[in-house]
Amino acid sequence: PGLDARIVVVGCGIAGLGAAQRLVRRGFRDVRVLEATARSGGRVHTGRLEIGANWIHGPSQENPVFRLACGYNLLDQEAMSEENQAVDVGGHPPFVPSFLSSNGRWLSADVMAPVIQLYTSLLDKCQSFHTTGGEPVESVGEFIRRELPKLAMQEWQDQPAAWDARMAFARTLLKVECCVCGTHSMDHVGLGAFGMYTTLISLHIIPGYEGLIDHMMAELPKDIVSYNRPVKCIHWNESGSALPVRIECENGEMVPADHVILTVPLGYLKKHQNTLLDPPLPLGKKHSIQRMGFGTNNKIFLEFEEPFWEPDCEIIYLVWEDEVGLTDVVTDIRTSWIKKLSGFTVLKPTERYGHVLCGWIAGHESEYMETLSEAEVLHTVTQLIRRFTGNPIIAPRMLLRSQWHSQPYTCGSYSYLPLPLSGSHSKPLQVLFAGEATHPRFFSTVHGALESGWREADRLIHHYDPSPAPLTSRL
Ligand code: 6YU
Repeated sequence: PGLDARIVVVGCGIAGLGAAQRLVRRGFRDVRVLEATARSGGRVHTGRLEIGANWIHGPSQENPVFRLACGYNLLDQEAMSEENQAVDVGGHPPFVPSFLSSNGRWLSADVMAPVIQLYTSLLDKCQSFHTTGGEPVESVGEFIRRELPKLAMQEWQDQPAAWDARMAFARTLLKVECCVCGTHSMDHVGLGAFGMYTTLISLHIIPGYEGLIDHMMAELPKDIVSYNRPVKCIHWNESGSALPVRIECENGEMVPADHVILTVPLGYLKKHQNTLLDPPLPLGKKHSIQRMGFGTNNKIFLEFEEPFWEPDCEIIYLVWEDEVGLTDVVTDIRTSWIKKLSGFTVLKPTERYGHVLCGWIAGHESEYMETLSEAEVLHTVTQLIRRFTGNPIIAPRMLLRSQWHSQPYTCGSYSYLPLPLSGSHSKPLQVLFAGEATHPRFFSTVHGALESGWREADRLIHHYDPSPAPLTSRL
């Protein structure tokens, strides 16, 4: 059929949009996007605040999201400056930190800074296992729990008084890492796989991330996207019908196609893979999907009348001084979920946002938090702030939280790799997989999702015009 091939894209997040945009630009005339919800953007969602993605990881020409955002004039001068593009932050924001203790006091940055140094050096080591060969069976969590106290004994032996607070802070850093990786525990992230994620230099906030989506939508033909159109089942390898794929929607509509590009989140795919595809995927591919990790990281925004932090502070770490050891055993999630809240980033500039903190919480505790009412979350968070600041009357005046795990078409936040993946699988061109989780190096990011959509569009373009070579996929 060439440029008349019928192509259906399932999902209108950045991966789906990227694929559709690429195909339309190459002249494909019959492209349709089916989106389950009432909006485009998926995990890029700007409400009053950014509910989903907020950073460009790697604002430089290497990053396609940066290139698009520049093209659409979404970035300020600072983001586009060469200095900003050259800051190597190892994927973690260059935050000015403060440290609040569960004993109601600020901890000294001089005392806590060596923990960050030591911890960062261990994380760098974790990254290197991927390239040094072999397949260590240990997890990142186990490695850090074993190595950190050993190194700390050597380096901090002359300051025994700081030991407990420092170890408590190391535990906080593991909770932060759970947020970065989108996992319940760093024990679920394999050492050999950790370095597969490729960090691009620097980090920058796009004000109004959804602007990117709006601009991409504006470039697509009108009515190409059908909203509120959840796909129930993709019947492929159909014989006896004119087209090999039939897409069955929840509302009963049947959409015939030559190809379908499936961009649903990995969490959704894990949950529905037995019914979403008919015939089901080959066993090897099903196993790969089950083995890939997909977890929850949520934001809890709090607005205050007045800041209780210093003007230059960019992140407030919460240090539970009563927690000893680096293990993360939850006794009773109903009473202790709040202990997983690793800290707050300070939204800047204040003139734009007011005095707003963004709390970060990952894992099962984060999923439990989603089940509570907003009033219950507000109550618990207020108690926490009072305890940590030592101020018995302080209270946030607004709370807003994300609930990514309970979104039926997302089922979590983003992917991580728990185990080294087995080899590639044959891929009939009827069903193609895109989405952040399918990117071999940039999974869990917006640019990874975008590139994955482009990759699958290129695969079809190549199919009909074999001159440009397609990229490789992780699924
Ligand atoms: C980034 C960042 N960021 C914070 C939070 C979240 C994420 N990410 P989509 O889900 O967008 O689209 C799929 C569509 O499919 C969707 O619209 C569905 O409704 C639809 N659908 C589903 N089922 C369907 C059906 N049956 N029928 C029809 N339609 C259906 N990324 O670059 N910067 O700051 C953050 C952050 C709270 C939740 C993020 C960030 C991740 C991105 O948001 C995400 O990857 C992409 O938007 C996904 O796009 P998509 O199109 O694939 O899916 C080990 C190690 C790991 C190291 N990792 C370090 C990286 C750190 C990442 N950190 C992120 C942090 C933040 C703050």
